Amino acid sequence: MAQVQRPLIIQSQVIRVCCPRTARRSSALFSRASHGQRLHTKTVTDKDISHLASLPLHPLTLADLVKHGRPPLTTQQLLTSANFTLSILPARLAHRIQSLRNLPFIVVSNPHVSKIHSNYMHSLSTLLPWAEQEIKTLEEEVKFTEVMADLVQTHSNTISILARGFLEARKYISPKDVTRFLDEHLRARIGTRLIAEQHLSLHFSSQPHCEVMHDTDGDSPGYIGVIDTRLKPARIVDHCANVVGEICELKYGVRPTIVINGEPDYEFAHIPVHLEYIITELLKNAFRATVESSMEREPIEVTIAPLPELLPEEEDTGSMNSEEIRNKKIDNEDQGNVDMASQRFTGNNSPTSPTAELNILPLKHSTPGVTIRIRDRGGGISPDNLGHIWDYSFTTFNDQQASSTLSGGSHSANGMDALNGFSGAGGDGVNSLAGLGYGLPLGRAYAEYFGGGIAVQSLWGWGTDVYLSLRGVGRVENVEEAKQRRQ
Ligand code: ADP
Ligand code: K
Ligand code: MG
Repeated sequence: MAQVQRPLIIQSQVIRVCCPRTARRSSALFSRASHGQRLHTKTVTDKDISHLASLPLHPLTLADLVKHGRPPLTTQQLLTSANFTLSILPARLAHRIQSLRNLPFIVVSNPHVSKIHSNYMHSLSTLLPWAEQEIKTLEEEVKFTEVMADLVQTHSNTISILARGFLEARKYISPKDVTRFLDEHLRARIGTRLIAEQHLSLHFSSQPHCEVMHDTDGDSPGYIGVIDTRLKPARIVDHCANVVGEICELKYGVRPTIVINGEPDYEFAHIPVHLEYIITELLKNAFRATVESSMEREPIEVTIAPLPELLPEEEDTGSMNSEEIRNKKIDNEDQGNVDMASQRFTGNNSPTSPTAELNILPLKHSTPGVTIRIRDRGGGISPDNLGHIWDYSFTTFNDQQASSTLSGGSHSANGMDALNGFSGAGGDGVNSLAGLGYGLPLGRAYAEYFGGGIAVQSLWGWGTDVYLSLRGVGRVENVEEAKQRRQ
């Protein structure tokens, strides 16, 4: 029987590894790293922080993540990946530290917020010994990978800790200011984690005895690190609907049904854990609304709608010209390509881009992305609440009244109850359907990171349509397709 590929679950993070042997090695690495053992550190001075924070930041693209090649990597490719990772991270961490220090003093003094500050200081202190050097040998690469494992581990609970901190400090900072800070901070965190996780994943999948990753059913030929180049959104929806359905049944004793239509066979290259997070949050909202308005008899409809192919002359840059797009990217380089949150996407995969070398088709030869519409009959969102749904901590959920229809929103007055159940990749507790008010804003941050977006259309008194748009890195061409295209 074929070996099932098991993701190694580190807290909320899933690092896909390709064989049990590698999983054992990587978990040993994580447990060593989690105790900060054997890591050299260097004291971080204010001068280090201001110097690093003045360096230009690198805008991360999906192409950056695949440019080192397909696992298993050669030694040279692995070293290049490590050096690329090293070239990017210290400046990003320094920016986060500065941004935390810019919060009102009374907020930074909160023990939870200051814990996050000290986590960043710790991670920077483990990177500084590497800062002036190049990683030249495999031995160094292994040590550097331990630093990456420590980084991922140290920051795995950031969101719940920050949520707790801001909840306690809510008297001293307005919801809008919290949202502004968290939006920047959590978007930057998405990129930083991705860079570290990508190197970790490439490292593990390049170990001896490790074939190129594949699923047991053989129809998903490959991961490139954390990217699944044949990701089927319908599969993720199906999986997440089961998980959310379980929670719903536990909580309310019923679960709405779900239908998936459109093009369920559609596949593209994206990051499964990001999609899982977003879709879980959107389904939680739809399930909760449906059950609370007793509309379980009406199925929640999920439509997978690939975006039409863009011919070169049709390439749609929305209302922006390329110069504006470039400038916008530079403005937002620490937060992913947030300018691309439109329904139509713009391509930056020129045929000479690194993705071309990997047989990942540039956008003009492939489907650029997908829109997933989640339609529920849960009564919609009241006009009073609609203006607040993107605020971190805005929720209409109240644990005490969970089974009755809720009215009126609040900025998480019930937050502590919700926090007790909180442990997800960054939204509401894995065991609860709602409560922290992080689902929509954080889901949107993930979607926007690589040029997607989320739009909510509420029909008050009827239901809600949520449009999740995602842009892929391009579809991976198989050998036959490549031959045909060249003819
Ligand atoms: P939470 O689910 O923890 O409350 P979210 O950010 O996911 O936080 O959502 C914020 C609020 O938006 C919800 O509390 C709810 O009032 C409203 N909302 C989101 N999605 C829907 C939906 N599909 N139907 C009705 N209300 C919704
Ligand atoms: K919210
Ligand atoms: Mg929610």
